Amino acid sequence: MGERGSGRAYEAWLSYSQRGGDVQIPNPYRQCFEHIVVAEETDIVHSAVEELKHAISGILGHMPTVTSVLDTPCAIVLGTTESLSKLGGWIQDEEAGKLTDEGYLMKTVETEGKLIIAGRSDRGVLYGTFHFIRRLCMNEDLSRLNMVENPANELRMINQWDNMDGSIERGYAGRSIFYDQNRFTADEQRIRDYARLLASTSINAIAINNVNVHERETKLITAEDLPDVARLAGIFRDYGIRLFLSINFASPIQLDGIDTADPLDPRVREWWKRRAAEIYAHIPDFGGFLVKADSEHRPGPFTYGRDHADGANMLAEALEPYGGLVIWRCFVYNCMQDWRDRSTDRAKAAFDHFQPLDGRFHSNVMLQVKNGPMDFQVREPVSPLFGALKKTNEVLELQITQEYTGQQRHLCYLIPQWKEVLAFDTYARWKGSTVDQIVSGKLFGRPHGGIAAVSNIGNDENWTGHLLAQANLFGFGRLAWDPRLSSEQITDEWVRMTFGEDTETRSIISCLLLQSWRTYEDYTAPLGVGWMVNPDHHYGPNVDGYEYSRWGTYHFADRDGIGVDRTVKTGTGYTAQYYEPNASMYESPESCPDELLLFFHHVPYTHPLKSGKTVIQHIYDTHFEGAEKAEQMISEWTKLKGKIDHDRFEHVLKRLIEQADHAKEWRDIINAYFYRKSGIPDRKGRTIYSF
Ligand code: GCV
Repeated sequence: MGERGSGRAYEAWLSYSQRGGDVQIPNPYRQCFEHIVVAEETDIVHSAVEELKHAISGILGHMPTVTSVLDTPCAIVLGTTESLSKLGGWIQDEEAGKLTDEGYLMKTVETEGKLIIAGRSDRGVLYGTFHFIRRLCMNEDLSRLNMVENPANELRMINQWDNMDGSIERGYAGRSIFYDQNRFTADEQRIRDYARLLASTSINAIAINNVNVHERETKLITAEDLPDVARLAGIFRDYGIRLFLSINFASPIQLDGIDTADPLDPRVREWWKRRAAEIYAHIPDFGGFLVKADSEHRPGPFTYGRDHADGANMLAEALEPYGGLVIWRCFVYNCMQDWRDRSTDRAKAAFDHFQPLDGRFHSNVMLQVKNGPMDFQVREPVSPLFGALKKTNEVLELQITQEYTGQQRHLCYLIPQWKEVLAFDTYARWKGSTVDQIVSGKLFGRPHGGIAAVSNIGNDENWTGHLLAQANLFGFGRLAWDPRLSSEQITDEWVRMTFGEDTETRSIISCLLLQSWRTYEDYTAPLGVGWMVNPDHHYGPNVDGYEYSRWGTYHFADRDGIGVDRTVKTGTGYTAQYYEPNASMYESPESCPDELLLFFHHVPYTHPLKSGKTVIQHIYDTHFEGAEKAEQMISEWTKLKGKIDHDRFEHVLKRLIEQADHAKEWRDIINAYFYRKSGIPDRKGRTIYSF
């Protein structure tokens, strides 16, 4: 496992050596930690064994021996179900039959003093080992281990938005760990450590470059770069992670001077087949392509009068002989559209483009859909594309990097938001047609399914800029494995793995995390209206900030009211993209949930919410309360002084102070704007600053 960063922040939730004092392993099971028995060793099993050794030596202070002698008394035994049932007779067919490809089981064989970790595949062994370590760190009872776990999602993927010059699009934690100055970085250990962190939460796929593929990254699929790409693929392979590349749809033109990238042109189709052959010659288990096309100035099939099924299927055909996937993004909209023209609505774009194509995509194409119809706002409805595609594989796309949620300078723990998305009932088939059932492929019996998310890491020592933002990365992986885990369970795991067992520390950090999304929402854009951030970099308040032109706003606020009318009756008609009863629920301001009211309706400032408050009073109240809560986070954190190490304490404190200051700025700018627009004073007579 080589040298690793030694700081606690770097070790993240795998900092075993800090846990020595607070992990208790009662006898007789303590003896099992003297020996690890390995039934058969593959590279991935090797990673599992190394991890277990590292954890045991960190926690218990001794290095276990590793042996292949199966009848070693008192030991932890690792292996696939096949080898363990054949060799040791410890696994019955019935038990093994419960596992899917990446699943694992754990059991205690009391009579022999053995703790068994068995996977259906070596990846299962790795996930089982990480889970075992997690249980160890959480002081769970090992005497009656008896569990079977299978992943809910086949694809559990991370998307890096890294550019080869070393920058990261929407990255808030330093520079790329993969690239610098248009070359691959030399620091393989850092990449290995990242692979390990990802695998510990069960991530099994990664796209290593930005979906906006510029000139330099276009070459990643050529002989010039493939040896380096293959090197990275090898590192990730050891941790069960398949490597993908984002590709430029216009590659045949840019790389080989072909005069077209038309997906139906035989020369172009042949070109992609040759590329695929070359890629697989370097990387036999290459995952496939991630594609952003016809969006935000990226090239795509529209240029040639073709649709997205034509584009995706061409690539799918090239990858199909090798088992590769095409992950095609549905974030397709006309960013130059004039928002004053109410007949167009960006929220409708993904559905309008892709729903009519349902059934036309090859079986190795997956459509990747952002959680909401817009763009990772603090609050959006769930995209109506979930459930609208019944004959197409879907992948849910989340954003771990906090582009619109405080950019890792603010604490905003996103697991509660993602839980709401996954639990949303689309009614696509029947009551209970939740997003998690759709993206796993279960609801419509699709061959592929999964969840992907945009990474929040960079080369900062602590990976994520804000130390507590590590929890979002950890939580994403855990949810992708099992969307039924509660926010509280995931939080508890992360906090204990990262900060140990002290009760007060656990309770304070958990509360801070669990309240932070709502707090961030309170002092930023109200009631689902979205944005109100500075254009371009997207940090800080700018109520009228509009991305692509001088004349739009996202909120349509005037002196009488605010919000976007997306109803069928008088607005853009977006509500019709949902199944009943959701369509009717959103169509009427009376039944529309308060938190999304301004996403769906333009209402007067005096409109009464279900809470009994008017819209304008809600805006004032939440902004005052949100800023206050941000302030209180500082005093809560301060209680931990002396309980956690100085560096991590001071780092978080500094970020929370910045957040509280910035929350006041948000409060004042938003409140002043709406006071001036509406002319309605705060009922509680608080000072609203004017600018
Ligand atoms: C990678 C938003 C972001 C862009 C991002 C895009 C996308 O528009 O601001 O930085 O580009 O989403 O998801 O493709």
